[in-house]
Amino acid sequence: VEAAKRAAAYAAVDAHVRAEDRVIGIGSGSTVPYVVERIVQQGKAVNAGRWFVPTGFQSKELIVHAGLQLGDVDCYPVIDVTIDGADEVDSALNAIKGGGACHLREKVLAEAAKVFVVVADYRKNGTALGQAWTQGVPVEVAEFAYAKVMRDLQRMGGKPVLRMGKAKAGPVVTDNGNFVIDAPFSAEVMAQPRALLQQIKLLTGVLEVGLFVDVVQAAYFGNQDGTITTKV
Ligand code: DER
Repeated sequence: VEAAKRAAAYAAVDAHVRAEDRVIGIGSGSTVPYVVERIVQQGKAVNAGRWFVPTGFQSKELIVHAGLQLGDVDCYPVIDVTIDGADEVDSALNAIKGGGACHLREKVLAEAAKVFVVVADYRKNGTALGQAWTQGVPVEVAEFAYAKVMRDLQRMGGKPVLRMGKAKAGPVVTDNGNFVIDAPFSAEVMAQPRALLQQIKLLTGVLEVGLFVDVVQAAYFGNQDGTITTKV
């Protein structure tokens, strides 16, 4: 799987990170380290003139440890290209993101970018959302509102679960200080990601929803045989 992630990341960087691109958004998860690895390989000279905007703490550490220049989204609100991972991508380039609980800042940088590309291994390459990624739609919610939003999601037919820490007692807390609820829905509901996104986003207390609709411009998947599948 790691080789597939690396192949997808390299293909995406080679195709979308041009010498003239100066502000680059770096996403979160276990695939984006290979994105940074490939960008570093483009050389110190070209990278000396670039700024790298992170989608969270992990992404910031990745940028800093790679010796790349950290830029913040306040100074660089217009991003040339953002490359990020994904939990699942359907045939229409809709994506579930938020497996790493970073989807609020990820969506900010995705929408701020002229080009937004996702990279993943073959497990994420789907036809309809919710088939490969069965944990549900990640929903970032204010702590104060989480119980109310859980009930709202149940009334919508979801089966919401508050995301609990593994090496931490209590719920996962995002880089923004909020909770995450994972809400699986029926295949029928997941087949309409735009409608579901709009309905969840309007619930009071919801900060962001891990459904990326009409924002992914290209997706690169590394396959088990070493080939790449691209969706545009
Ligand atoms: O949270 C996210 O959307 C991340 O991009 C992440 O879930 C991607 O997963 P990966 O670790 O398989 O790259």
